[in-house]
Amino acid sequence: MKTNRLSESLRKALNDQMTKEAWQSQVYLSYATWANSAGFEGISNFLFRHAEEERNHMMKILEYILERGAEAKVEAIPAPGAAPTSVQDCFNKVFEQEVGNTKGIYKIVKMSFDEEDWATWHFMQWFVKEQTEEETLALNLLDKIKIAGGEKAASSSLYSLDRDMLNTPDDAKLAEDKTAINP
Ligand code: OFO
Repeated sequence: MKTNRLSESLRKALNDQMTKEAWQSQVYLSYATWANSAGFEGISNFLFRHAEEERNHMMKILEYILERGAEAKVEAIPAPGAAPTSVQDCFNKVFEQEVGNTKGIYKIVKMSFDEEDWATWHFMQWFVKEQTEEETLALNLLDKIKIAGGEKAASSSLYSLDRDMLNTPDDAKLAEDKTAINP
């Protein structure tokens, strides 16, 4: 009996996304390393935590492919790109990376919809919400960096920002979880 419940196109798309999540983890790791070397302990801590989140995303997809009886392949991960040149540049890159990742997630959602693979469609909804959270978090951080002075931020502002980042939660609160008394 054929036990595989994924089409070849969806299996490949999920496998590629799994590799992309692993790559994202490496990119966060490289940014965290840059931040740590530049003396930003809080930013580095935030980015190290995020590297772990991306690794968890990779694992979720790997587990899903296996759960559906399909073949998962662990592929080589491309090297992360150039290190950031500033805090502003670091979070610009983080935001762009997350938007790029959202596109990959949406592609799989659309494919599963078109193929009427409702199990995969349902599985991917977790990632849709996660990407909204991650984009929101990156946008909120970009706002904070802008207030701190962006590329021209004074050392004292960067110092405060870095200290805040140590306790910045890993996920942003989304609109659906907000209320009038707890916006
Ligand atoms: Fe930051 O994204 Fe994974 O999915």
